[in-house]
Amino acid sequence: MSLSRMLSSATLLAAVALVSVAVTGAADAENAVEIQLSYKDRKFDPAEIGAPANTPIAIKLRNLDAGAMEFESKTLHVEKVVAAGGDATINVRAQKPGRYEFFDEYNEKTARGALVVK
Ligand SMILES: [Cu+2]
Repeated sequence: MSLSRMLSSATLLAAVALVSVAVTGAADAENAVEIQLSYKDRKFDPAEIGAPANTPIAIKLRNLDAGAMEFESKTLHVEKVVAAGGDATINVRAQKPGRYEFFDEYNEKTARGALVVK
């Protein structure tokens, strides 16, 4: 196979791989368990949320404060800025049982919480 042909099949393979990741992501989001979470006075309410193991999770976050916040979790590998008064969905992959801490990166001292997966 010529180099240019090899390159174009590699590009095609990469494109196919990207499409299948996107499709899997969408299917996961549809089967996700939804958890409501509020952010108020620079704190999460409730501070602890729960979800079943091995199930994709959609955290429906509502920021009731007058400033933006940034939901972040190192163990869940998510990070999302939510505007003042705004809503966001944080999609989390299926997780093994455990405690996964999260925080607001703009107010790390007060705004801490955990997702407990059982
Ligand atoms: Cu961040």
